[in-house]
Amino acid sequence: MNRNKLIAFTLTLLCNMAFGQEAKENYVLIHPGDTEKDIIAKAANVTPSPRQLRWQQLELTAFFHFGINTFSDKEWGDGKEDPQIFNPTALDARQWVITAKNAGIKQVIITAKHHDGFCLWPTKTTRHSVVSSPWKDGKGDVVKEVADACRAYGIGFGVYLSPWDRNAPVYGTDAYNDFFVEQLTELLTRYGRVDEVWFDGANGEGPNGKKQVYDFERWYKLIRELQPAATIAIMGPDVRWVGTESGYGRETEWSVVPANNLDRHEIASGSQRDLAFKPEGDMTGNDLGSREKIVNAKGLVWYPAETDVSIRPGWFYHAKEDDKVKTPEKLLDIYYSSVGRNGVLLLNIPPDKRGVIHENDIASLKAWKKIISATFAVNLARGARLNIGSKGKFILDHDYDTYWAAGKKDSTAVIELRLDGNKTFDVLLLQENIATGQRIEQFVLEYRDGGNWKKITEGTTVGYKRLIRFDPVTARKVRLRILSSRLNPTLSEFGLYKQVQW
Ligand code: FUL
Repeated sequence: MNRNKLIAFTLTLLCNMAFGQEAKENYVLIHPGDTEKDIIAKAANVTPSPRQLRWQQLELTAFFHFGINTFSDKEWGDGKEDPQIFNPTALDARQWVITAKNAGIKQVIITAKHHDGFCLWPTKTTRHSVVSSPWKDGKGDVVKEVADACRAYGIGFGVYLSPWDRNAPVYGTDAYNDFFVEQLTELLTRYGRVDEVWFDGANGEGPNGKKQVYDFERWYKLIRELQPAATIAIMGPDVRWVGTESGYGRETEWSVVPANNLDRHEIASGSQRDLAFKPEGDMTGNDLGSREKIVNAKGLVWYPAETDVSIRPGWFYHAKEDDKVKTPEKLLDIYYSSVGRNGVLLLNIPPDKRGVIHENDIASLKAWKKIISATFAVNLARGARLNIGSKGKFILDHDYDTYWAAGKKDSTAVIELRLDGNKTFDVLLLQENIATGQRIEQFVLEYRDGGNWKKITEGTTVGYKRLIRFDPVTARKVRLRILSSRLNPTLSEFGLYKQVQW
């Protein structure tokens, strides 16, 4: 730090202390004397860490579930599978990655090891890996092929390493934590940059009938050391499981939640395998971050939602599901209900026994991408006249980093737009500038019909992105009324679109 920077830093620190503010961080502690008002303001000042912000902006990510299950036709292997069955005839990781990229996906995660313990890379920790398979005479490395393809096509790369291992003889003993650290170290040091590490909540019995006490803290420390930019997801501190595996997030999705939600045991007990919202249970409830939820918290943390779902009924490829691939319409509904509800979509696309993405999955993805691109090609609010001052132009400039903010003391706002002629639209897009926190709690969109304002749609949270579909409306004048906000509201983007039917 040079001298000027040091002075500026000290001044900022002193100012913050003098005005009783806390520095912008991705967590904040609640003190016993804090009033409800203090707590709400604190919540609105919690901001994502740089790695969380990068991750959120990806919007679309993919899982590749591939491994011994692909060949045994199972969803969960028991760890006793013969590595000889792992024999893809035409494995092409570049095809996986280009398929994902063409669908608008910005980062992929490979199941380096699933619960069966079979490793897709030549690990030194066990022979239960590609080394003992006939594929490439035991000289192949699936993780490397995926990592190289990601680098070649310029998209993010992540690893799924199942803590539950039904093959490792040391599972259920202290030695397993060392074994796991060795596996993690290999994955985090051999393949260049890793952008996401995904730990699932399953914790069953190993081959000796024992359960493992996972040493999470050690794993997190290692990841931060070796891959500081990587987000640690699900059983980790950076990214939260949305609470279902259906692809549908909450209508009201706060990225700031009580810090007690970070309790890993709670996450584990509301396990990944639950398909529906549970009325009880922190991670699966339908309200995690409302005022009611945060006022009694001990701390608040930026812990955003990842919405994982498979393009097929199963996570792994099964030929019998070839005609059960989700349709483009279903994927579109999932898009609006995940990315459009302040989440990141993690869509599983499982490669088949050949080692390529099946043609049916590709066809669905292509059509899905086409609909999204065509729908969002033209913002019909572009060129509108606005009543919110010169910075208002930033909400129509297609640049997330530039934004409008209401006056410092305002918790409501009315944004009126006089469109560039009569327009017909049926989708609303809103984006808050989450780099300054998540603030908006309630809004309504209206249009001018003759002399009256009429409601088109309404909503609660916005966050990074909110998309709402409604019956087509034709109008020249529309207005967004922000009815409630935890601090003065901000908007990075405002959009009106007309859906393109498939
Ligand atoms: C779950 C696992 O048990 C499934 O097999 C799959 O990997 C899913 C993403 O997470 O907990």
